[in-house]
Amino acid sequence: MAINDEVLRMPREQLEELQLERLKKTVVDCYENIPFYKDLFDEAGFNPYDVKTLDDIQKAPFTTKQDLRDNYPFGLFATPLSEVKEIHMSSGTMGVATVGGYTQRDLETWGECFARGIKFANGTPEDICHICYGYGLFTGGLGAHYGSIAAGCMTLPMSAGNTKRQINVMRTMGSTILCCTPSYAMHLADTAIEMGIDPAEEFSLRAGIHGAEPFSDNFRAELEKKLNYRVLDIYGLTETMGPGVAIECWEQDGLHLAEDFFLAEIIDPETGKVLPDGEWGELVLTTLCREASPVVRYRTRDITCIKTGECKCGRTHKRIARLHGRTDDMLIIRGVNVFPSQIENVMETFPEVASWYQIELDTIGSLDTVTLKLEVNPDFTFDEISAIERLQKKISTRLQEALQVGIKVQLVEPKSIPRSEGKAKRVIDLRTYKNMS
Ligand code: DLL
Repeated sequence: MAINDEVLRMPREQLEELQLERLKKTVVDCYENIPFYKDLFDEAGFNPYDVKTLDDIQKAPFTTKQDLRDNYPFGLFATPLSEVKEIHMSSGTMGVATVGGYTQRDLETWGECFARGIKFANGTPEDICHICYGYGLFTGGLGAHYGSIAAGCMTLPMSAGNTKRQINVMRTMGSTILCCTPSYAMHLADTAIEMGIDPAEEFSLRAGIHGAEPFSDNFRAELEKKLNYRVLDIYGLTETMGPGVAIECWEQDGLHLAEDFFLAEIIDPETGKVLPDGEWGELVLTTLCREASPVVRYRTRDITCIKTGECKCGRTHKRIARLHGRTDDMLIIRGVNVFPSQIENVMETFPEVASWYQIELDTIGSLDTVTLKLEVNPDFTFDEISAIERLQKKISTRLQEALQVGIKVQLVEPKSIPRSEGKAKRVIDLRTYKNMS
């Protein structure tokens, strides 16, 4: 299948006409086919037949993750189950999982969205696309797979894990595009180095399409250096499709939204008010072509902004800024709001420490405590107690200055923080475990 780059260069007026036509159909389809939406719209006094402009979406009520959970498993499907060809699910570690259904056309749309990322990486049928996002109910593996097939690449459906085999295949087959989480890409690079392989020299990678979790600019720079390729950030979520809702082009200056398939708004998470382009807030998405599991004004909880100005690549689809956190990521430490990305920003100013960290939340008596476990770089002499203590103190002071909250820093040896094959687990909340037991 040819990748439709023309639609990405459509004049805005024409694109917005296309969006409006699709939006009208989506809200009516939801109203007519999903009892949940009929009740929701009626209660909010929103008439789906009255949508005349794109801004009219602002009259519609929001949908939340809880609504999806309450309707588990198939309550929000708009088509008969016989038309649903595939199911994916969010991991559900924080509660009941949410379910997405795909018709044959939904799968094709998904493939096209991910294939755009391959196109952004200048991918062609000459490329070998190495996929180590997990296959299964998680959307990463199969989303990348459909994208690679749609882009006409040779596809290596490796799935996650078995890192040494991944490295051997990558080296011997000459994989050129790597699709996995950024933390797993780093783990692959580090493991190769440990095996005596220089990935920058011995791999043939040109591009990495990495997402599913936040990663900083420094982390990206380190990956690009170790693997000698270019990293493009890809965003998506199970509730609206999976990977491919927004992807960075070669310019690495924000992620182009697939605006022909999704209508995006940024809202103030407190008031629900829509914010203008350029202002940071919560991303809200409405699917425009989803047949089986459409969503209207879904609150993603992801924090970003719509970038102003045009992208150098000339594509007209709007871009969102790289995501560094979610509204529900926010830690409240003794009354102070802290995002893990703020801790990361401080950490990155210390060359002695690596990118691997974990934030451990606990309580002693009634007091919340936070310990930041940080790996030192392999060239840091870990056995010199006084040097360790000095550095711990220095980082802790810098965190106190930046965040106005006391965080205990515990330096740990290289490789001691568990590596994940999928999304890295950065926050360990021992308070939850205590409450559960
Ligand atoms: O993580 C879909 C995906 C797979 C995206 C592979 C990219 C690549 P979920 O498991 O439902 O779906 O998790 C969705 O992950 O709401 C964000 O909070 C986070 N997330 C996804 N992509 C990014 C990214 C997949 N590029 C949730 N940067 C979303 C930061 C991301 N966070």
